[in-house]
Amino acid sequence: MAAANSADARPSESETEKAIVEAAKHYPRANVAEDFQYGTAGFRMKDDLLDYIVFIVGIVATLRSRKVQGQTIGIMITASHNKYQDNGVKVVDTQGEMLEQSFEHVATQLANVHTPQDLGTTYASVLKKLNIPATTKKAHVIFARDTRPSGLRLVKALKAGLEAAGAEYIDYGVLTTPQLHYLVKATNTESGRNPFGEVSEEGYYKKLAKNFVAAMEDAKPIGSVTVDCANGVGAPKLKQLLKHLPPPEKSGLRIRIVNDQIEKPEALNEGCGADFVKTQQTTPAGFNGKAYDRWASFDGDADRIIYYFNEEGPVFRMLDGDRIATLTASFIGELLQKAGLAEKVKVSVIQTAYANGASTRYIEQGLKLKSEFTDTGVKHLHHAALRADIGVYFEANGHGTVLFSPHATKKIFLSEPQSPAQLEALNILRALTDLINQAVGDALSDLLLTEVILAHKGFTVKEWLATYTDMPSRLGKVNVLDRRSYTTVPGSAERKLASPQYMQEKIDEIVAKYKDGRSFVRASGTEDAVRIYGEAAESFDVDNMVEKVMETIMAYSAQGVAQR
Ligand code: 16G
Ligand code: MG
Repeated sequence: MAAANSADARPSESETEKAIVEAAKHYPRANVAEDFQYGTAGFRMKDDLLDYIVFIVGIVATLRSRKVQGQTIGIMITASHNKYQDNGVKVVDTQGEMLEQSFEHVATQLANVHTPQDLGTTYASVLKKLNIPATTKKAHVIFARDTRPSGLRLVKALKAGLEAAGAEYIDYGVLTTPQLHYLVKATNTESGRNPFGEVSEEGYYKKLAKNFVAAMEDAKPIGSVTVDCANGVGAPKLKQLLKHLPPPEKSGLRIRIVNDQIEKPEALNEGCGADFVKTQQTTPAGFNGKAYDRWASFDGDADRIIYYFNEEGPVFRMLDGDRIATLTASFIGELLQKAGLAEKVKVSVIQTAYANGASTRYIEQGLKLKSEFTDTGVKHLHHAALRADIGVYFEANGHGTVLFSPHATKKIFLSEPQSPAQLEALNILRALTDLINQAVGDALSDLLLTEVILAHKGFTVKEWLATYTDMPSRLGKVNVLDRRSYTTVPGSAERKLASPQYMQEKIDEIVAKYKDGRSFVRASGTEDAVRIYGEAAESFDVDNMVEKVMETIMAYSAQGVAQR
């Protein structure tokens, strides 16, 4: 249930500054030497360090709302796939996208002051620099949290920050991350020409369910899908969604749920969930599937999904973000063709360097679609997808969605069908534009989308896998203290290092020795580590190659550390 506060008219700037200084006294900054940084996933760390940070994020979101004339800003408290002792906080911008970049700096700056007095002065200087209009409009913020036990405590700190900074807020309780994104976009478009959906959790389910039914018309779902919900918020929310869908007897599709124990906090992401399955390349706890049973896993806040199955053996087979992207792009491409729109509306697929090379070849040569690469992190893919007619974006790890441009949407909704087949294709496309959560990658919405496509194509998991053959690949990690010394060449989509000096040359030298070898190195944005990705024609080659690159990193970084 949503609960709103009732702030009165906004006090003067100096009163606000004073209120912030007073409130900050109750939320001292954790005494850690390292600077906090607002990164790809917002702020994320052990939950006992976070009270101050969450308090600050309340102030940042308030400033952001004021900067955009009182439009609603979202805050999500979650640490996604990380351990249950971690937590995190990130800000959602007006259209449900990630926080605007300049405000990431504001967040980092405010998170790194050390005393309440400093906070007051820094706040005042930020306020001036932001050139916030002297508007009488109040700031509006909505927020939610995942199932982590620390969430409730952190909400107290958040409210203190919001109240001190003078925002009006609504607490939406426990939600998935994409549901909060949905609500932000729905709130800000409610009275406009294109409302995104009803402004409620119920409205979210109704929108998905209605369009799922429409998209499934004339399709024949095959069997069942079992969803591992990582013992996180995805479990109760998927159960809610199921109540809005037609029963399996009617739809022909059974959705089974495992790993739904949210009352056991320590079970969250433990041996299960999308991150576990993807990184360990194995089935999750609770897996009892027979060969070729269709399985999917969500992560801890349900913004990622991957599919997989076992062949006899058992041999584990992954159907990750690349597979969902190629499946979706090919389906939308076919529909556009049938609807006679293929010449007018172009599909682009946006990937990161982690995408398997075989998926990119399939997109370009098999599907004859445009492919594009960006840096890691949802916001980069999202921005690239916004430039496409229809932008299908997925990270290999299962974050992703599809964006339909106004041009594409207009063509899809205003085209006059010339035949029953064209009408059918248009109807499916129309339903997809609303079944897909265009605010952000959403495991619940992506699950339904994938099921719709498999049903229409009549694909089993085996047939889905057979569309192309993955290159053998491997992901490695070296823990380093100096990850910031690893930078990539701008515009290279992180495929080339700019520093440390000569490191890229050394990597190129190693890679040249392996057939179809490819490897790149980048600093993690979420932990003190450097990640190494590699692929090659043979799996024994790829192991050897990635090991050699890792040794090179270790040799350099050991040196770097010893010199400190
Ligand atoms: C964050 C990003 C995710 C990215 C991951 C990379 C968002 C919402 N999340 O979780 O997209 O894949 O970081 O992690 O943008 P890394 O920098 O540690 O490799
Ligand atoms: Mg997540």
